[in-house]
Amino acid sequence: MGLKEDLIKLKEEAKKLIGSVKDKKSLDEIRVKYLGKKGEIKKVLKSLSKLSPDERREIGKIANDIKDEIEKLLKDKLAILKEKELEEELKKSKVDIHLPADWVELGHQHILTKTLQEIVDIFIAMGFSVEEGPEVEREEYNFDMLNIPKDHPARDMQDTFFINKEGYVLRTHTSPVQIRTMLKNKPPVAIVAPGRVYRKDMDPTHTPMFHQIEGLLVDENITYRDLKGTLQKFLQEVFGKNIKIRLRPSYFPFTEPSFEVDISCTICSGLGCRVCKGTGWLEVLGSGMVDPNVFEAVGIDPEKYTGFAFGLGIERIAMLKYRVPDIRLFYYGDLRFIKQF
Ligand code: 2NM
Repeated sequence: MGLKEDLIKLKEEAKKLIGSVKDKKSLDEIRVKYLGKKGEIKKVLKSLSKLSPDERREIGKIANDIKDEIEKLLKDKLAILKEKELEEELKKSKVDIHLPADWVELGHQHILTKTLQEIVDIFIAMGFSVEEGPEVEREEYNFDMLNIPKDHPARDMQDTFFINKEGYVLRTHTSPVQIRTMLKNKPPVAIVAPGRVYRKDMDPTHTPMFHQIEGLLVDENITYRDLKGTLQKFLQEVFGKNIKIRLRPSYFPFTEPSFEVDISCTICSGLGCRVCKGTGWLEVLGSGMVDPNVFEAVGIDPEKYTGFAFGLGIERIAMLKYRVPDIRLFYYGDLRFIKQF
């Protein structure tokens, strides 16, 4: 018989053995017998030297193919044996894997998370990007560079959480994120900065920690009309197409001019009711054109660029939109409250 026939016989033999083997150890013995250093295939390859170059090439190829086939058979069988082993192991184990698992109560997305996500999505659709920053913030970024003077009442111990690291505070708004962004990127800038902020306050509409989102848009030729159009579009997305908006003059150190933005009352559509205290309007956010002093502080030329900024409290928006009567309900962790939304 020729080498070719020998090889095919070897393969058939190996196949039969692998098929009938019952454990990993015997399987490994088969591997050694056929593919090992002194194995059957090696023996055939050694005898190749006696052949002509043509025959050597032909038989060599067949030998290699058969080696590959046997390797594959071994590998597949090993996987089957391992699976069987695991099954045996599980059968012996005291844990009954067929028992139903312990009941785990499902969680629920918090209404503040949902409100924030909705707001962020609206601004992303308008082309803004999202920036975040640290909650322990440099006093300089939280106050000084925002044109808030050293003697401003907001900087008082009564209002701000100072920490025992000189020059740092718990941020009282997310405006320092805008400062950081303007230091890092030159205009055009279009960002929103969501996150936690901290103020020493506690009553039915104020908690010492709450959530804010602020926005900033800076470019050449940005005017008050851009501010009003952007905020109108945004508020109609949140509260419905039918609401009206109104801007009232206000004051912030970091904007000039500054405006409070109201929406027509969502309860009485402007007729006057308890919620809007008879005015027909609800205050929802603060805004303004960025003060030139802020641009100077971050190295943006106020002669070339203008911009608008705004800030709003997520809790306040959620309270108005979902008629939540007390801000503290957001933080009790009571699932009867959380699962309503
Ligand atoms: C507000 C109201 C008005 C504001 C301003 C800036 C910055 F960094 F550009 F100067 N950031 N956020 C801003 C303006 C915030 O919140 C009620």
